[in-house]
Amino acid sequence: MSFLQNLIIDGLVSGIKAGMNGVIKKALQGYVGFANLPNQVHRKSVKKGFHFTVMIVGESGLGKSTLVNTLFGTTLYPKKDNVEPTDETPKTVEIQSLSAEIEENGVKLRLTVVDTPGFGDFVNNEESWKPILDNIEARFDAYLEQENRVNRRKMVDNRVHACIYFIAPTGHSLKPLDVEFMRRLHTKVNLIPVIAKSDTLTEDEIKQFKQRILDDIKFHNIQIYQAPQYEYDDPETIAENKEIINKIPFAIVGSDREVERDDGKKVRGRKYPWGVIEVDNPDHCDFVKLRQMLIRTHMEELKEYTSDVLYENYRSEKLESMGVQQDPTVFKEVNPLAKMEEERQLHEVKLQKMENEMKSVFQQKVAEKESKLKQTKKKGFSFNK
Ligand SMILES: Nc1nc2c(ncn2[C@@H]2O[C@H](COP(=O)(O)OP(=O)(O)O)[C@@H](O)[C@H]2O)c(=O)[nH]1
Ligand SMILES: [Mg+2]
Repeated sequence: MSFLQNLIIDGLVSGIKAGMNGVIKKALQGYVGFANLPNQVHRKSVKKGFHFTVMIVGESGLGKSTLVNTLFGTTLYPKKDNVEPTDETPKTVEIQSLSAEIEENGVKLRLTVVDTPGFGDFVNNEESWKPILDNIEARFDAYLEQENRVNRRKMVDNRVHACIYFIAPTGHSLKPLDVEFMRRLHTKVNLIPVIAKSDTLTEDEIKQFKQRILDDIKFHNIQIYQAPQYEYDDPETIAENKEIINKIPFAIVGSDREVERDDGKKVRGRKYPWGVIEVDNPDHCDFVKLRQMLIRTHMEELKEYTSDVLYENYRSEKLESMGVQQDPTVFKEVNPLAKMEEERQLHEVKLQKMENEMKSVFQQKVAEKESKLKQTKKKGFSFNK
């Protein structure tokens, strides 16, 4: 190819690139494939702002309210001593919903925490799970109702994306109340069991207790939240995920107060005659891992599983019970991985099409230029670069 032809081609290519608003340029130069999809999902959420709803359940005094404050570094709840004691003891489980907007590095997170004071507080706790189940289902219903509206553009997702269940630090095994709650709720919500006040147990006791809890959960066929592993993730992410998953049930210590360590440094933690337990030190408890899972590594997955599996199942059961026959080709259960793969393939087809179009435009332009060149030569003009 002559120097002149090269020049023309160069000019054409940059012209086409510029004309395409950089879209093609990016697509052709960078690898756009499966590995990028989770990031793209994430980016969408960053733009819209995150909205995440966590429910916390467990007997009174296990540190639920304290954990919420610890988790989000803000005092969502007024301190206990500021609250006027009332004579009225609630006769049922209360459901309290609190919201806060947290901003970190320009990313907004609207966090809603649903507390359930009163759970397990009664002489007869047989139906303690019922108001909680009702609340979760009412949120599904509210979503379903929005889906059926004509204008679906402003959907509000108030579904519960994760349920942190507090297990008392007895060191024995699950109580009947725990088993009953988890059995009733595991098909409706992502269950994340945690060991409350784990600073009251020794390291060995925690290890054994965790194993017993997991054995119990297995024995009762309870499905706790299973974080998916993407084999295309980078090794670091896979290792980090594994480490988090291996800590479940997380051994939690909560504190909304700062205490002074021996070296004078102030840390969030609890002080004992024998030392300080630091909330934010992963060697002291699993609080950091729980927070990482909820806010950093698994928020999207928890939301997706809630929407694609838990909610979908609820919806189809509900419609069926109402006598609505579903067309399985339309309402098939969505497998998030299959969905992503499908999206990826569609994306590749689109890219291929754009590339082909570009090629043909390019070839056409080259042919035009070549024929013009020939004509110019024929006419005997000389070409000064
Ligand atoms: N030892 C210990 N005490 C805690 C922990 N978290 C909370 N507490 C204390 O337990 C009491 C009850 O806590 P609270 O958060 O009100 O429990 P809730 O009833 O489940 O909301 C308070 O005195 C807290 O200071 C913890 O991780 N370890
Ligand atoms: Mg409380």
